[in-house]
Amino acid sequence: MIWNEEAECIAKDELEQLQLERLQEIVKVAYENVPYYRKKFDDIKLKPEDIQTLKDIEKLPFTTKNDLREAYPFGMFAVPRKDIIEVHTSSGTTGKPVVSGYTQKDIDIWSEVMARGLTMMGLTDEDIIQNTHGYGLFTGGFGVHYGAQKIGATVIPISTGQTKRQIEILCDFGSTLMIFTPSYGLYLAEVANSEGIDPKKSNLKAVGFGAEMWTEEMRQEIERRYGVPAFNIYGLTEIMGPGVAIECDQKSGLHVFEDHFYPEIINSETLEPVPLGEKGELVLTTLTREGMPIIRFRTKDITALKNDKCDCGRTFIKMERITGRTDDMLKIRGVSVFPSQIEKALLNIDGLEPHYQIIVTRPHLMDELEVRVEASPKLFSDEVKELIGIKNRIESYIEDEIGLRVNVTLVEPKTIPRSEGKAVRVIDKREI
Ligand code: DLL
Repeated sequence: MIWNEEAECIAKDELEQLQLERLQEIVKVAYENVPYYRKKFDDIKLKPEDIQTLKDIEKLPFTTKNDLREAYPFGMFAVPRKDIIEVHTSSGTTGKPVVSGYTQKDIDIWSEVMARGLTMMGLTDEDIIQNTHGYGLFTGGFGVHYGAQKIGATVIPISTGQTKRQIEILCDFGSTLMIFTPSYGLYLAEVANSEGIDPKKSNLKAVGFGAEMWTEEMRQEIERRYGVPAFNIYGLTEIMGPGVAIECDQKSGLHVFEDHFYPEIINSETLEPVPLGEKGELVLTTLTREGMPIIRFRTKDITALKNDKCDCGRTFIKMERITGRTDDMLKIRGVSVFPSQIEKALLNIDGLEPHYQIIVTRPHLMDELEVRVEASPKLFSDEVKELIGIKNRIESYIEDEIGLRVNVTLVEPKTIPRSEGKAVRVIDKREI
């Protein structure tokens, strides 16, 4: 259990003072050590000393995913590469991924915030936690792992997949907490049921889920199937990974770990801040990150902040669950996918017309992605075996691009609806 009362129950004025000191420091470090930030500041004639109050954060330039991608691989590091002890990358992004680098201090902070969040779910050193998040470049596996180890729980680093094995281990090891993406959690429960196993009869006392969008109905379904409370975990590779904000037992929003991450909500059109409580795009600044300080990162995630007093005793501000994105990024089985990546793969193959649709469904509680693309009249008149060959080629191409196997359907020329305005490329039938 990690209950850091001094930090988590800090008085508002003390928190603001701490945030200001940390912001001033991080801005100075970024300016002095990261050429990208130096240039951006110089362009608008801003000096680190201009940050005198927290409100002055609004003078600072935004950072986008694209900026970070351009710095690929190590251009955003604020310390010599040798001080970076671990790297992760964002999944399936267009072009180069974003590299996130951590010093030992950053890993310690990551462990601390994740430990605080797992404590909210009731994890103690008596518990066994089954971590189904992927271990590797994805931040999910390691983030949860570090937090659970800091608490002293027994970690089962089983990673994603091997669904039947997951269920066997849940029963045999008596896992008391399980972490998954909401869609994988539902799928696991369904497979368990089909094996004649009822997850409600397991030793679980809670589950934690995150990494993709979900609805209250989905949470209720998870809670019904597992018979335990389900807690929301939010985070993103660029800022740290999971553990930026996590839900306490009140389940009325996620506490943002404000001593390490400074949240703002902006209107994504005007880029101006919106009043407290209103929805907009979440912007995050790392306040303590050493290896890769990030200033005003535009997450593209839509949420609202609320400063209500929480009965759990923590004073950190709460954010609502994410209800959408300002861009067209899809999360398919936890992997980020942009329609433009699929388009890029399609345009690389002869015999296809540039008309396609991406259809996302969740037939057996697992995300499925179908790409419908028009074959050229010439291709369409070819033999069936040619068509099958090209279908397989497109599927492999897309898999190389996004890292996921999708189902490609070649359709007759001129059958995909044409639009007069913005083409409707994505049809998401998952109801999330
Ligand atoms: O998904 C980090 C993570 C791992 C969070 C495990 C929670 C648990 P990325 O792959 O970089 O990092 O994807 C970040 O995923 O901008 C959101 O759009 C979405 N996302 C993450 N958590 C949630 C959540 C990890 N709880 C992107 N609810 C973010 C809704 C989420 N969307």
